Amino acid sequence: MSAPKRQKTSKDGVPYELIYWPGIPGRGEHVRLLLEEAGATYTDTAHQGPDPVLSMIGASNLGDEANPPYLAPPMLRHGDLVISQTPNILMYLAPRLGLAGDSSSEDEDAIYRLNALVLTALDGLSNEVHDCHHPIAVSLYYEDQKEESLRRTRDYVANRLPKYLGYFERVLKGKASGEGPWLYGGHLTYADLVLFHCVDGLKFMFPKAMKAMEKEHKGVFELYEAVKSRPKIQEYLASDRRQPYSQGIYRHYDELDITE
Ligand SMILES: N[C@@H](CCC(=O)N[C@@H](CS)C(=O)NCC(=O)O)C(=O)O
Repeated sequence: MSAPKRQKTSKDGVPYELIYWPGIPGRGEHVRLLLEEAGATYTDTAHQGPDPVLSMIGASNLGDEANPPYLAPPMLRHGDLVISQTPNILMYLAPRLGLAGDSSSEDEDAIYRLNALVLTALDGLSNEVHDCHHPIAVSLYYEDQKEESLRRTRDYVANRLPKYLGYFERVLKGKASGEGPWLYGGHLTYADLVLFHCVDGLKFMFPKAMKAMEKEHKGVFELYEAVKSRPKIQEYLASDRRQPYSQGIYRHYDELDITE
């Protein structure tokens, strides 16, 4: 039996809905930054408490005819499409929002290059960062794994953080980055927005270590400032649409704020 045919409906003018936890920027922030920079119309369940997320990831949710169920937020609803996994959502949004490179350059492969940069940033500057305060188990409290957290953080700050920031510094020096402070093709792209949030979170979590990184990674910090000073991003960061840092990926514990 062949698979049921799915009707393709136009999504022109259909608003985006971000489905994400309240109270932390979290991975949802990467999605928000694209929508904000592009001035897109969107709603964000962070302003409605945890219930919208809970109902999407709960055991009784089986998805619908077209969409399989979801394990974890963020999720993006756009018309009849509902997708999860941060880099997947970003890859869907970026070309639609004009954040996937110079559209006049006919660089059809740009999205794959950008996705590689994004996945790399999320690997080392987001996913691994979570392991600094949860090195043993996500289901345990930080307080139950403090000793291991310090060991893990020492290694992260000494080895992994400079490795990843050094990689992005190298990307910025490469020919493919083009003119200006951006990672790829001389234009602001969604990869720059992703790196911006990673650096912002890391500055909150490890202010001392990040200060010490500035000298050797000038390009990365210039990119950070360039994104931060974009008018729409500035307005967003000052608005109540921005969620505060607290118990998410980027957490500040004084005892983990080490320089080596
Ligand atoms: N690889 C997924 C990870 C999703 C994820 O871990 N989401 C967090 C919030 S940022 C969550 O609520 N996880 C619940 C869980 O893992 O049980 C992505 O990039 O979206």
